[in-house]
Amino acid sequence: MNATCDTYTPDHKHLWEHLDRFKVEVPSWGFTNTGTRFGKYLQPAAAHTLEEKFSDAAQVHQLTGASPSMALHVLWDFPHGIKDVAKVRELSQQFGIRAGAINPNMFESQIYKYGSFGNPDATIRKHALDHVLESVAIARELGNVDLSLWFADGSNYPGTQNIRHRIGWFTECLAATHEALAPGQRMLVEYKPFEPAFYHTDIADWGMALLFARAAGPQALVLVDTGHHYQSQNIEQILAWLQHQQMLGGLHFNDRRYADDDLTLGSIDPYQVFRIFHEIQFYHWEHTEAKALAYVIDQSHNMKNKIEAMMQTVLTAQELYAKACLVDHAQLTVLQQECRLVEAEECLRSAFWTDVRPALRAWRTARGLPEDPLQALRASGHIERISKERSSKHKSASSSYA
Ligand code: PSV
Ligand code: MN
Repeated sequence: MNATCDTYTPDHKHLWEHLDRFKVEVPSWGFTNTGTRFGKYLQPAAAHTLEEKFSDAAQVHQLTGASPSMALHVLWDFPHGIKDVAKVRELSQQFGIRAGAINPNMFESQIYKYGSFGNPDATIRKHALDHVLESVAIARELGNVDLSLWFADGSNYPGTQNIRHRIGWFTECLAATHEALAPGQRMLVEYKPFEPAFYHTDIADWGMALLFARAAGPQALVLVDTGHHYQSQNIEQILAWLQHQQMLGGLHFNDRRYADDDLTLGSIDPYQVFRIFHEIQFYHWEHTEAKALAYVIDQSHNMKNKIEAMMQTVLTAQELYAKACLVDHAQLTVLQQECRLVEAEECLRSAFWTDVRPALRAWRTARGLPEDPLQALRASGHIERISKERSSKHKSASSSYA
């Protein structure tokens, strides 16, 4: 068989079907003023209220057609807990943006200084569990959306915590969380090697997340945040393993140069993002029964305008995903099987190097979207408008805007 992959013609129709399906969730925390450990540079257009966050998410979705939902963080978006569900529902309807993954917050309260689910104090573990259970209830009220769990738990100095006891406490609390899920509702367990803890983190890598998720129950899956890895780690191999184990639930997208930098997806290493999409697409081509993954952006920009950066991320994700859709899986399978190394690699590379932008522009036009959403955002004057409105509306919070 003469299997080569060097004759790519971007097949619009094939790509369009993929693009129609491709959706990526934006994070509510990506539209607010956030900062580094050293300070915040405030933006006059930043969202201060939940309504403004929904409005910003709607702006991104209106122009890209690819981000119909917004992930929510309980402490920041549900200050009154489950009582705020009605308001979220209303805003969701008003702006045409679905409420997405619900993220409990076990890292901001003073009581979590020594951990939440891993805290040696049973009262604090119970407090954390109650908050997570309320988050499950919120997620159920909003249509059994995903519960997305990330823990800052860990320790800074050797010998200061019993790592094995903490494994046991985590196991118990995660199982209790799983018990509260509605049938079919997913619970995603995220890992991170370090930060804020610098000696040990209770869920530091995909292996720990996998074991915790397995022990919790069948609806628990692993969430891979692309920024939560050591330098040069092979993320697509981790995805391959998790998919092989049917334990991959979703991804948090961002890019990194040094640590958890939360840079724009694909700004540092677009080939890696392409490989990630390829690994997922390849698996789904072989396993047509596999469930869709949760794609969520986890970025909070300080230097770039937040709406622009979010839109740039959605567009980058679409582009790199579209490139991955061009890989000829049938041919690649043959080339791999026959160990035709250069041809196999070229098969991948030629998809990566194909310019999919004309196909994306055509798809957008056909779907009634602006050909160039970033340009359309700028031309609309939307950011200038909300900058004025919001800085006068939130005067005290924005007094240092200049
Ligand atoms: C932690 O670094 C993280 O990646 C988790 O997903 C949090 O929920 C999110 O960022 C926002 O703090
Ligand atoms: Mn994350």
